[in-house]
Amino acid sequence: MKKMMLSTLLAAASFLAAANQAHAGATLDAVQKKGFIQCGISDGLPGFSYADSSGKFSGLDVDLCRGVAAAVFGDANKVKYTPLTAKERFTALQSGEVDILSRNTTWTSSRDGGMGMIFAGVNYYDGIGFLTHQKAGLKSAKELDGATVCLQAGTDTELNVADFFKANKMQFTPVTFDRSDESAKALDSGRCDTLASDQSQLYALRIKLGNPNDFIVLPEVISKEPLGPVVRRGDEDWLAIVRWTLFAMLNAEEMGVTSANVDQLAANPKTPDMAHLLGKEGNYGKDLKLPNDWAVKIVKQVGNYGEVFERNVGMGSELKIKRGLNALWNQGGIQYAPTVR
Ligand SMILES: N[C@@H](CCC(=O)N[C@@H](CS)C(=O)NCC(=O)O)C(=O)O
Repeated sequence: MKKMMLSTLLAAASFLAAANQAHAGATLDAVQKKGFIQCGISDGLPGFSYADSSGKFSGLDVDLCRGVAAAVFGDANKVKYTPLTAKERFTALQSGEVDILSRNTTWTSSRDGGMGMIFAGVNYYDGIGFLTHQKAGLKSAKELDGATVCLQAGTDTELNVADFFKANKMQFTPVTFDRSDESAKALDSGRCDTLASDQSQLYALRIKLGNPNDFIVLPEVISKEPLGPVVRRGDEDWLAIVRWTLFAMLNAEEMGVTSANVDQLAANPKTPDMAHLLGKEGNYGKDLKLPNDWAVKIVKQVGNYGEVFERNVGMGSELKIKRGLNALWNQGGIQYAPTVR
């Protein structure tokens, strides 16, 4: 108990210290001085941030940090990673241990408001779903009354699942774990009737189970989980850089600018908008405290949003997730970015 109080006090003290230091430009200055970005990611989530056998990280959340490094340094590799559990993630950002938290984190009012941090955008629109044993023969999440539900501690999944059961006048017993691998094992062994998590992850976890075909994902999506990068409050310059990195990837997709054709299009842009994005016209990089070819570097080294999506979670990946809500606004989805101008 005493130990817990001490660690809470220490976390609060470092949060206040970091909040005092935060002023516009402080993070960019510090990042430029040290020569890399410290990026807080999940400690193992296929498609979002995952280390291969050589320890190299890849994923949608990893690529967001790589994009910021490409914009700031012209080199997407200037990133160091801090793997974080759901419980550890906010303290790591508040205390200044990481410069960006890019860890499948849901944008909510309490996280955006009173915690000394602010969301820079949405790099994946998700929602909570349930994975259950096929043999239980369930057709709907509304049949889960009395179920034992495996969940991850320190997530808003805990709260949203409780709300869903309450709203449907059903009872449940939560069993929480620090890591999703542990929840998956508990489901596999029959300790839980169902596992609740962001839907993108259910498909990834299912692959890891003893016999994936013994499990099904129920049809309901019970919450809105807009996932995105988070930065400390009080440093609007850094917020703008992270936010516009994502916007540049989205705009590039919308304009058909890819890692393969970006050099050619930067030399001969097809429209005024493309000339602004790729730095051929105007000084829009300077407004963001970035070099004028910032977006060219992002797209060349990391890809446009569509390329990043397909490679990590889409058809080019093991997860094979459809674009759905994450398609661009003019392709039936809700991904939309303001214009560079
Ligand atoms: N989006 C939710 C959930 C985030 C979360 O941590 N989800 C778990 C379950 S999918 C996870 O990422 N686990 C990865 C791990 O165990 O490292 C939130 O922001 O609270």
